[in-house]
Amino acid sequence: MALDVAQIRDDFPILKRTVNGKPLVYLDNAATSQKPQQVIDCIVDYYSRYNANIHRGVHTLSQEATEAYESARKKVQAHFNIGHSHEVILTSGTTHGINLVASGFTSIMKQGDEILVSAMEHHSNIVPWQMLCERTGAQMKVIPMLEDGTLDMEAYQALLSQSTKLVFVNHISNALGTINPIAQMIDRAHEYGAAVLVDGAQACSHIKPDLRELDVDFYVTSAHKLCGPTGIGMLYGKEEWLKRLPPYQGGGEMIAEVTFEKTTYADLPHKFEAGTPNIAGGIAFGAALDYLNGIGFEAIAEYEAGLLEYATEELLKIPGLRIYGSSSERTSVISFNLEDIHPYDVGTILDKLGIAVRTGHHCAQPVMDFYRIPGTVRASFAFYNTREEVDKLVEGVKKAQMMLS
Ligand code: C6P
Repeated sequence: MALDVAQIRDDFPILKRTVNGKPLVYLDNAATSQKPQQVIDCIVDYYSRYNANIHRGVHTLSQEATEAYESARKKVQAHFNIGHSHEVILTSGTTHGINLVASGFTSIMKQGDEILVSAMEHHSNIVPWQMLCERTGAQMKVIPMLEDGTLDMEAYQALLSQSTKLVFVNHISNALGTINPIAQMIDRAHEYGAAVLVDGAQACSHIKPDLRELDVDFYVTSAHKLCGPTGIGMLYGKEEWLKRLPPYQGGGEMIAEVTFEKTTYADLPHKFEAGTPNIAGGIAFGAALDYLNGIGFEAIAEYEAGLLEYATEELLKIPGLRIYGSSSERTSVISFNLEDIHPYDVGTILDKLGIAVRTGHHCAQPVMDFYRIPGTVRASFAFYNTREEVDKLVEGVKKAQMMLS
């Protein structure tokens, strides 16, 4: 089914604005997506009609807010095909989810245990595990990547052993757009009894993962990448893992009973949800999923694939332009450089033309080190971008090249 992009764009008020006197061309969707009016309205509605704390009050407002928040959790559960709603932990985002799991593994890991990290991870999926290794004496090994921006699956197989306790990998690389073969990676890790955490921060705006089918142990994502607000996301964990991990933070709502002698903890998911959560954010996360499902992920994927192909073809016509990452399994991200020109300078000129891209290492420094570059210009697409916007990007890059060479 073809997307009616003109109608979709009408849902996004920000796409009507100008930047530096030019119509905004927003191609920084991998950093965060824009928000449709439906999600904005949902936040306004919560604060204007039923703002109250949840799980705490007998009064009507609190009950309405609790119902809306818990109904959002159920939407997340249904969207990702998760067995139980208590396996959905609402976090502040991907970074929070990974830190929660890494912290929980402190009591499980021991000297001599190994954890495998892919070479193309975001810092969020590296640093918390390094901290875990420092705390426990476990050792981190890197699954190398190949020149085309794919993971070296033979090396992965060779790294797996009985000592491997955990594997963590992103579903889609934020720096290259590579879609990693996570189903295969999960199966192989499970043969060795290792658990797998998949970082879905970049994936969930483009594809709809079926977590039950994947049989993944942990999956994390951020709502702000999928048309929802910032400060909210989800951690999926298999029930047996979530029961085994200790609470991450102590505080209100995560307890069963507190005395000065001993505290007992609440059942899942509340054991991992200390303190007043981002209530409006949680409810709007649900609204964002409704919005995206209303459009349909198959239609989104098909449209975005066409946009990526067109943008790749057109950009590669520019002499001296190099794109990093050429996997056939790629989506919505083009990371590139112009010969001898610093990405920051290209980004600055594009901004003058109203075109928003990200420049730099994209919080994935090891990927930049692999290609021996300081960073790239990254154009990242969403289903509300158009071919005309791709044309503007290409013209802008040509202009930057002319001005900077
Ligand atoms: N990447 C980017 O411009 P948070 O900040 O917790 O919502 O997401 C962190 C994160 C983790 N993993 C991947 C693969 C990511 O892409 C991100 C966020 C943004 O690429 C902002 S740094």
